[in-house]
Amino acid sequence: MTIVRREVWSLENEQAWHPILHAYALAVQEMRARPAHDPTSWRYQAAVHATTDRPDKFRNQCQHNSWFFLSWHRAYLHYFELIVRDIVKKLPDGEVDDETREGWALPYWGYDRGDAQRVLPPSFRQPTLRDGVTPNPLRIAQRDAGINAGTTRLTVGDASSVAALAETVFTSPPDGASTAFGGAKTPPNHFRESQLAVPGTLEIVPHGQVHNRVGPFMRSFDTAPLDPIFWLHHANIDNIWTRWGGPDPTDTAWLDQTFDFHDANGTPTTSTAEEVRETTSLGYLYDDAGPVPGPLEADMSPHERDVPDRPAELIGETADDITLAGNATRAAVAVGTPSGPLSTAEEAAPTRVYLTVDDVRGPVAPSITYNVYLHAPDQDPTTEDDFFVGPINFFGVEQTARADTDHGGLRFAFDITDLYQRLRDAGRWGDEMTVSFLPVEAETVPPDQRDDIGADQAEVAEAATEDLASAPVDVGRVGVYVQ
Ligand SMILES: [Cu+2]
Repeated sequence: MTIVRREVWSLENEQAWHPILHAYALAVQEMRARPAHDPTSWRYQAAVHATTDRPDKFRNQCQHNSWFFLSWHRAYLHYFELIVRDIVKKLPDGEVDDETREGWALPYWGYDRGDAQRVLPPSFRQPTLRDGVTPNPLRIAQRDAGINAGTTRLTVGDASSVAALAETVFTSPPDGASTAFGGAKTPPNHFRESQLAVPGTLEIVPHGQVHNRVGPFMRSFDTAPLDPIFWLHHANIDNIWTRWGGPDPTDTAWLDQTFDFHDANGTPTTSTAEEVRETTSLGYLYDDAGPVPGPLEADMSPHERDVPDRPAELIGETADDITLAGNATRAAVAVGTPSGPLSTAEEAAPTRVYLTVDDVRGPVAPSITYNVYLHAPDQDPTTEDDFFVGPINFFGVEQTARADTDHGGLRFAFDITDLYQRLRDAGRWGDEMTVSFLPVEAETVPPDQRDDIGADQAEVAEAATEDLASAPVDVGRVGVYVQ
């Protein structure tokens, strides 16, 4: 039987406490009650992603900054879904109907589908279950206060899948610069074992942006899956992979990579990327929630240019560490001319140009993110979008800094070919460029669009969010590469 994963807001709009979400809440409650050593428990499932406590071949295994990001997380979600469905099947009559019992599927949070969908869904904000008494297992305090109250939401820039869907190749060489849909070609990569690995465009936005925006648990590798929305967020990332339509890797190194999990009975099981390549072989599909609108859509031209064979070459970089502490910050980038393969290539202009933000370190992830701009005129917000490079977020910054002290830190790469062309055409590309970072907070939901669900819940998170907002992080370098 093939089950159908449905968009969570379409469930919410059908009825409050839709049976699928009510059943999910009860299953989360059951998993939380299981002991941490039980592979089907809530705590064990989170440890599968990341933990410092007894890592083994099942625990502390999440794949990031790598072409295994999508395949590993697809398998992870699949086994989690089996565990939840097994619990749902055994829920008492009165709590669940037969249809939900047989066909329970993990919903996905389709935040890239419209303004309303960028709000955390009501079932994750309700203080109590539908009985009005039982505390709601889907609401946790470890989220940013506004997100948990429905008074703030993800920004368009957090939620958009347009840049990811515009990528034409799945993977890029581990050169620290070139971008792709699904991540750099690396060996299995948990944090930053592959020093020049960069996340795929999809892993940066919406993936990392949404992690950063939702709140403290979601911002850390060790705790993200303890937030019940984690699983719906990753189901949307998985859904975007199915919508991408580009060719997946055919390399045996990708297809044959094995991942270890447990099934609903707690029995060890092994999957390969090849086995998870089609969702139908795992027994699920996504509903057709229709086309994805987005104000960015019209502005994006697909990157249809080929990726040249020659390696990307670093031609520009900043001199010193840049500290981001909540304010707009600018730094000079000294740019030279290529001396490598491009200098002797027939065509004078690079086929692709990349900007990288490297070695981003900090003891804790700030709740704000930053948008990166190249050579934007000073303090002129009206033209900023013309110079937009991309967003950076801090999901996992604690763990990456901890993992390796020499080259710890997050690394981001953005394709800036179009921006480079525009700056050149305008006569503004030169040997002294400026990079700027502007802080971005969650978007305030207009009062007339609020539903007030959970808004009256005073929580400690509010004060904590304020403190964290501008927690300083250091950027080791900004680089400019041509290819
Ligand atoms: Cu994630």
